[in-house]
Amino acid sequence: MQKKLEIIQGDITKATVDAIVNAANEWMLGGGGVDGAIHRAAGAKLLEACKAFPEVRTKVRCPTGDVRITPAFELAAKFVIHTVGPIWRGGHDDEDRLLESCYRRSMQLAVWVGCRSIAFPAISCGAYGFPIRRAADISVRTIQTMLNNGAPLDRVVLIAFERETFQAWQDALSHEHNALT
Ligand code: AR6
Repeated sequence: MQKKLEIIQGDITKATVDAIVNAANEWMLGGGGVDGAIHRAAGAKLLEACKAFPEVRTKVRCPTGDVRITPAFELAAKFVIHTVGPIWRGGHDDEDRLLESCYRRSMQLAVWVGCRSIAFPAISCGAYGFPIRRAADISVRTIQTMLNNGAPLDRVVLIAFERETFQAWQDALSHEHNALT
């Protein structure tokens, strides 16, 4: 089970997996960070596909903690799963639960459309300010729980853009492993 979860350092737009996850915003019209990189690499059709989702409230196509899926167009992946992480507000605004929901629903949606592999960035850990070590623990625990419960995925890849993120995920994975042995 442990082998299915990989941690690597790199650029998620280059990932050769069935689905990559985008750390989007609720409006889903692109932005900076990994969102900007994914839109640039996937090409203009990605924005058109995002615009096709109806607004569930003013300027909200995807509520925080939820997911939407589009083709990946010019990327090597087949799909982009767009999720919206919580903005860090000190930890008293349901941020942990919402971040967990992003990872869980992204995996569920990937499985639903037949993906066998998925890659995640560190959702909420850039512009949205979520503390990286806390986010790393939540993401590793959520993914491992789903894999342990039989989610039919061959590979889940956590892609760290920075060294600090890579280290936080490595540490979270070894804590999780130690807790189970
Ligand atoms: N590959 C992998 N990870 C990356 C890449 C990349 N190419 N580029 C950046 N990261 P952020 P958020 C890392 O800010 O905090 C956007 O403007 C980055 O170093 O992209 O969820 C959206 O439109 C960090 O560790 O996402 C929203 O408005 C992580 O990805 C808002 O930012 C997430 O950083 C979302 O903020």
